[in-house]
Amino acid sequence: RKKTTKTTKPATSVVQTSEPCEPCDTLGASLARHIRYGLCRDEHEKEELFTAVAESVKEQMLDNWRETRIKDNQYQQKQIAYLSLEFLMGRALGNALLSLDLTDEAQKVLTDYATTLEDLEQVEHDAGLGNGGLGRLAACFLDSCACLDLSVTGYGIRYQYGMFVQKIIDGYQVERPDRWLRHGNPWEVRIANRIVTVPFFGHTETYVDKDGRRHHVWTNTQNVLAVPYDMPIPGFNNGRINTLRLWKAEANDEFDLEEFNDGDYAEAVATKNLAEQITMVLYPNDASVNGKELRLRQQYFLSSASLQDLLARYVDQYGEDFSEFSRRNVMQLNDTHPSIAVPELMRLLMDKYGLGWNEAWDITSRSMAYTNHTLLPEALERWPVPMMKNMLPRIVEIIFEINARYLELVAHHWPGNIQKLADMSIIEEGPEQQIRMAYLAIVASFSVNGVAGLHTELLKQGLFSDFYQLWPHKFNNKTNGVTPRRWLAYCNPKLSGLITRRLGKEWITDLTHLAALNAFTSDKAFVKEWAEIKLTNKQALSEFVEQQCGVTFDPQMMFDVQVKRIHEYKRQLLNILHVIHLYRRILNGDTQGMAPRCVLIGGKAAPGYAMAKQIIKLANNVAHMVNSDPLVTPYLRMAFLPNYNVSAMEKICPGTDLSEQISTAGKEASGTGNMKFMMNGALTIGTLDGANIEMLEEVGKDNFFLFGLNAQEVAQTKAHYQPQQIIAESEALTGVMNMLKSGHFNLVEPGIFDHIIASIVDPFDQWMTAADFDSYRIAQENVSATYLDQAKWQQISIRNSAASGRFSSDNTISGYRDDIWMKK
Ligand code: 4GP
Repeated sequence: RKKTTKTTKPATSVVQTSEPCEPCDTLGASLARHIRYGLCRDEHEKEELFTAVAESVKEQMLDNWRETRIKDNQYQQKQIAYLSLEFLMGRALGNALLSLDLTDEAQKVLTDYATTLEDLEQVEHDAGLGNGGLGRLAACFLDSCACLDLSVTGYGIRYQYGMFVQKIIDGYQVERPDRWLRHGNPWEVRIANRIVTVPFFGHTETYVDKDGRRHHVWTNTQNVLAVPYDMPIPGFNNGRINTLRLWKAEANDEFDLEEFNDGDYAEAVATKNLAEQITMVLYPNDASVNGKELRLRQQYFLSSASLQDLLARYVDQYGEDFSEFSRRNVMQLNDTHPSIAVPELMRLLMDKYGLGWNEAWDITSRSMAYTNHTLLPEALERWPVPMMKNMLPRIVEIIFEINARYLELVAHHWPGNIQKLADMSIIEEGPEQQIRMAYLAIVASFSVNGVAGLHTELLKQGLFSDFYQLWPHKFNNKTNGVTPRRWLAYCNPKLSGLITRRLGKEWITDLTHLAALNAFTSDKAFVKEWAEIKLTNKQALSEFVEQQCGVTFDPQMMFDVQVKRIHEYKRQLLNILHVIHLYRRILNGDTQGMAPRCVLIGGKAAPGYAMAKQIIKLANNVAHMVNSDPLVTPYLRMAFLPNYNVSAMEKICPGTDLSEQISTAGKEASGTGNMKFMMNGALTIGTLDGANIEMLEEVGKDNFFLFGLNAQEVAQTKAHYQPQQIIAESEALTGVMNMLKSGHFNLVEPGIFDHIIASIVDPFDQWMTAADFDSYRIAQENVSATYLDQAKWQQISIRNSAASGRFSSDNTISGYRDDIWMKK
């Protein structure tokens, strides 16, 4: 029925459909069709039903998705590209239904298929294309951008294997591959006409043309195809559907063919594998790097493919006159991972489109913006020059040229200061030259931001202070946030129902409305309902813990939770030491004033991070001893939750009483889990670190359990830190350390915790666990006393939720929009 016509551009052989078609079916009709014609059978597995439902929900988005694209292609709005090696999306079904206002309809429709929506949602595999905070932040940002009607495209990698699945075997972490695409991904659409080619290896040549202009060619390259897979990002009830474009690497046919013609079929297939390896697996590192060559390939692959895509979209609209480009486009670099986009944009503008250096630099440096997510030195990416020269010879030339020109500026600013030149150079000298990717990002960006107030100050005064002196105007803070759609409306339907009944539903798109909850802290009926909802959520969480860990959590006890990546700076160890302290007290019959509590710890350790893995083992062993003593369990229980991920957090945060945010001050850039817990009415025990500081500001110190050294004190204590003495002076810590050393938690595994014990007594312990122990213990006593006064606890809980409005990622994104993206 549909007529097809050729477009005006014959070269691309695109066919366009010109007649509008019928609007799509209702969800129910669409599902029936997918089951009938998609599955082609009457009986189906749960997975297949899920796929059919997801396809049907996607179908409901297609018209708006298309219209959003058309509208954005007309380029009325500035185009923002969020470049990130990680997007930790989690599940999509529940969130899509919420955004499209189809949850009730889906529930109704599914009754015909003998299942519930809740059940079906559990079938969906998490899209775990990220490690932790940085990747989940990107996912929250996409949601907020769509919600705020901003034209933002997420660019990432379609890893075939996402974040590993964590099993716990004999208390140890064991990594298993995450085969999230095993049953296909019903949300994605392969966009065959936007495939681009990314070059690797080869060498460069220069020649001078008849007008005397120098040209650079990068030749003899091995080319890999970048194939885009688009995922829809629905705005909340507003008709906008943005796009997350994930690139998959595929072998270039021509290249294969050459080998094939030489008669070496096996080689040709091997080459194909080599190409496809690029997007095979996510590197499971959080706040640290391991410098593997394949990782650099991923970074360049993402950067090049995304920029080619952006430039092609621009050229479609404006032709090859790039004078408007930087006014029309911003590339937000999610940490340094995609910062190789800087020389790549230069290369494309100069070598492909023929611009001169100055023009290309002007465009590049007006379009790039960089977000830093960590101060930890082990996370500062550096790539060895020889490795990069071999893989990306043209890119290295450009980086050296950028550096030479920028160092002139440094020399002007600090005349005669050779040391400054060395300190600030993008190239670090040494036995092997290295490229400092953070410096490259700062030099080329018009905006550099940290992710919480303290973090940004520490960047300006510490890590990047030279750059701050040179370009103070580039630096700004954007405190993180989380999306209230997923992290309250969706994951906590009971609480959000109550809030909506009292405040109306505006809070879902303007979280500051939650402040009105403060009016209800003395409304008895409200407080009662608030408490009942928490109890129901705790029941659900306890079922989950039972099923995942085989440990029974009693919902009447306090649920004390620390879930996040396992890292020494996050100090899960401090939490475990406190559990041991409580355990000792109980064994000694000292339960006075102790609120019974269930401690939950969850998180993944980077596979190569030995100490983090030992901490997991310790948590499991301590849990085992605690839970197996019937004298102890009325007061204390503990579980380590395997495979903590986005969908686990959706069950955990609604049922948490106490949120543990106990990093060594100055080390946690922001934290975002802290905000999810706060929104859901948990109370926080925390240090003056990251966004905790701003949370405390919002809620007031009477509603927050603060302890520990602040960042300045941590820095000052460093030089004369004497943990042995601190331990000796603390009866409680001495007791804990003695128990640990006695082997009580590793009776049949001698010596396994020696490293951990040594780290606590080490004067060079950067994380200063011993220094904060007593202060933490006392704060925990205050937590206990408060919990025993339930009326007070519930009031504080309401106040926390009420004060969480500022931590909506809508607020954060409004800041990016106003101060960075739209400003220039
Ligand atoms: C994390 C930070 O550790 C965390 O504090 C912050 O909230 C989050 O980024 C988002 O900004 N960093 C990483 C990383 O995940 O890989 O560096």
